[in-house]
Amino acid sequence: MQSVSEWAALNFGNCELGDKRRTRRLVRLAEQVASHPAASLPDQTEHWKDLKAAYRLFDGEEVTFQAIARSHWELTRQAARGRCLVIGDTTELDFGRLRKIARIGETGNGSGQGFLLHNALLVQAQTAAIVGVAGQAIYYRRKNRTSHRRQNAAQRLARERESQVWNQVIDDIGPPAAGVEYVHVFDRGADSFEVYCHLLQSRSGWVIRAAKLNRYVLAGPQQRRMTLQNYLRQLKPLGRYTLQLRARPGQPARQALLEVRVGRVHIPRPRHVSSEIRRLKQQPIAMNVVEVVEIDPPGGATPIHWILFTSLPVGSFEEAWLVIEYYELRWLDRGISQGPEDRLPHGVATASDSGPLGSLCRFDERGGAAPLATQIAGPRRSRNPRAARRAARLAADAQARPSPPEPRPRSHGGTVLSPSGHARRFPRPDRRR
Ligand SMILES: [Mn+2]
Repeated sequence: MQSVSEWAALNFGNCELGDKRRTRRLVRLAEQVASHPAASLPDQTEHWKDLKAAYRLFDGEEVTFQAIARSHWELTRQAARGRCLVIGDTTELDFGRLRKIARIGETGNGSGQGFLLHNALLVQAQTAAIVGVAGQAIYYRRKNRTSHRRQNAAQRLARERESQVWNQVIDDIGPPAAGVEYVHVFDRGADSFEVYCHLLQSRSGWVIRAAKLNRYVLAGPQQRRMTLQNYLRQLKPLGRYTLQLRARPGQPARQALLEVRVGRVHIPRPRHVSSEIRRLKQQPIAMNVVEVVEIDPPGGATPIHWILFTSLPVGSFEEAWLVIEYYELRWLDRGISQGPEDRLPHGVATASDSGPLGSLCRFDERGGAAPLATQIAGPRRSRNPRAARRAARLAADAQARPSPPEPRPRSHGGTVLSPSGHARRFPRPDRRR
């Protein structure tokens, strides 16, 4: 087993920060942070001298996010063996709205400020063991975005878009080394032709949840163009299983009978694509579809309905099952994404079996069915689906549990910028003099 100092030296000892002393300080700081990951910076550094050195380090022109993290990303990719899942998702780092921070973006429904951090977590497919973070990107959401509403498709494609972080991180991770297979696992945010193009360019596979039922697909021997919704009626049932769903706010516990259906489609190039994608002259992209449908849901219950696009084979129930299981491993990524909506429901960490049975347990304990089902089956999404979903869930939670709400987890970044602890714990240097 690797010690914390070995880990810090391995991951940060080669960072190029313009001065050897900076790299040494970074390694020391990484060790301190990793020893107490949940603590604030003043608690992590313990001594005033170390805290001051940390802030001096952050101030360095060359000490950028990339410069610090890149070496870990590269080590992670080098450690990949066999089939690996690259679980990608974006999380918001919210610093509240009271602090004055230069050049920061907006978060949530526009009421907070911070930035979006896109993470790609590398996980061994067979064991679900975490290898590390394979790539990351930061995106600052522009304040005052109302002007975007008046843009047409071409204008939208020409400007910088939030959805491009998916492509950016896919490109950054690049194709796998010999003997390694990457399967990127993404939520609905990534279901776009551009993302599939970038995945093909990186010779990588995927499991991506379908975003829209009204998207066009080409299906059948004649490659007929139809909506995904219409195509789903033609899918071939592979098997059924029952799933014990725990009670959730507004819905009692129930046993759900689920049917797994599979099919194959081509996703055509949409009319409006960026110039970069147009130059690729990409033909329609072939992929498999896995659909999980609840049979005879009780009245009043939101039926389970998951639709996944994948490059993996789905010829048998076991193969289709593996695709569902890969998608469900997304919760691993949420350990590093700490937004309130990303928080793990209770019981997840305890289920450790792999294979279909273990996965059933995880489904069950996590109660992950509801968000999946409501997102796809819901009518039109609001302008800010994330915020609406969060508000709905918080409201439902508050109704179900009269107990005091959990405190909002403070992001680590917020702590760095707000060293409120040190004034209490350490005398200010100017007072000492
Ligand atoms: Mn997401």
